[in-house]
Amino acid sequence: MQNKEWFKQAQFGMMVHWGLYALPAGEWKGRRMSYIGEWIQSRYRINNAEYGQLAQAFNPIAFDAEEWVKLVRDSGMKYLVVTSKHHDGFAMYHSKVDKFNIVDATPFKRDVIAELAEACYKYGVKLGLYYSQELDWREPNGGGYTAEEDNFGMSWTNDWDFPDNDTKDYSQCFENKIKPQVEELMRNYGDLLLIWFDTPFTISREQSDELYRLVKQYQPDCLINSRIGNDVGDYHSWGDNEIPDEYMSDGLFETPATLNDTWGYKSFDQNWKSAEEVLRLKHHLNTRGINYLLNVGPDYLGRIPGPSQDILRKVGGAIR
Ligand code: JFZ
Repeated sequence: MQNKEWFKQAQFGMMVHWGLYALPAGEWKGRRMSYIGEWIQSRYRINNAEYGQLAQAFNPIAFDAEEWVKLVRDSGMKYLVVTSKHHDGFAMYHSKVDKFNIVDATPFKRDVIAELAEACYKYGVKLGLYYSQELDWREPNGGGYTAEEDNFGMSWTNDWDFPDNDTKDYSQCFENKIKPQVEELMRNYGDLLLIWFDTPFTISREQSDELYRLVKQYQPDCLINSRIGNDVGDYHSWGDNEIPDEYMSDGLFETPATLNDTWGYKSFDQNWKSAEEVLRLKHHLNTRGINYLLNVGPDYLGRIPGPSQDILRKVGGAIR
């Protein structure tokens, strides 16, 4: 079966936001952020030298790819989408393009994307990778500098290390980091169900098209979400936590959603949805032709929070 048909009937997937931001867990120098945890670097305008030190402390010895994938299955989910690189620019896989990655920059030295790809294959779960193609706070020419939308007062682009937005040129970042890293993801982790791009602002139509072709060159069947930008892509990602009332007949759709109020782990966010609420949302979306991509945020040791596991197992028990 082609990924398109498979995706249409999949209905339920797990999203994982995991990266260096799991260490501060929403808290920086005695301040607690109210916004989503993976945005902590922008929220507190933490410079790259200081943020980068988190890598030296990242040693998630409780990480077990098979445990995560078994939870996907126990929850009645069919696919897994995990952050291979979020806006902070840190690769959760072994990249030859940039040393700022989990193998070269941490004491952990394990390629967690490779381990998850193996576990997914073993348990019959399909794998997708989130990759931030536009925002990259590590890069002097990372995108987002043309964005006009307010973002709870936070900057989209890294204007704390690199304040001169007028001289930024996203094409430098696109050519030297984004394209070669996406190529690595397409070549090194087996067959992917999808690649999940995000927050397009500065990326041009030509660049979205080029990225689309790059993915398909290596993996013709890999689906691409609409957040690649400029109306390119194979399926529509609704807004975060968006629950539309329309009934979708043609096309492929997905809503990414949180289980509490953050994507990346925050120790003090305990505002969990109940299993009943998750089942209600799932039913609402699925009956309208929309897949439900429900997020967990593992902690700094690689553990999926207990409350998330409890809710998801309850959900899984109810839909089988
Ligand atoms: C984005 C990311 O910034 C966030 O960290 C998370 O990965 C989520 C799934 O996707 O969130 C967004 C996306 C779009 C907007 C704001 C936040 N927007 O258009 O205002």
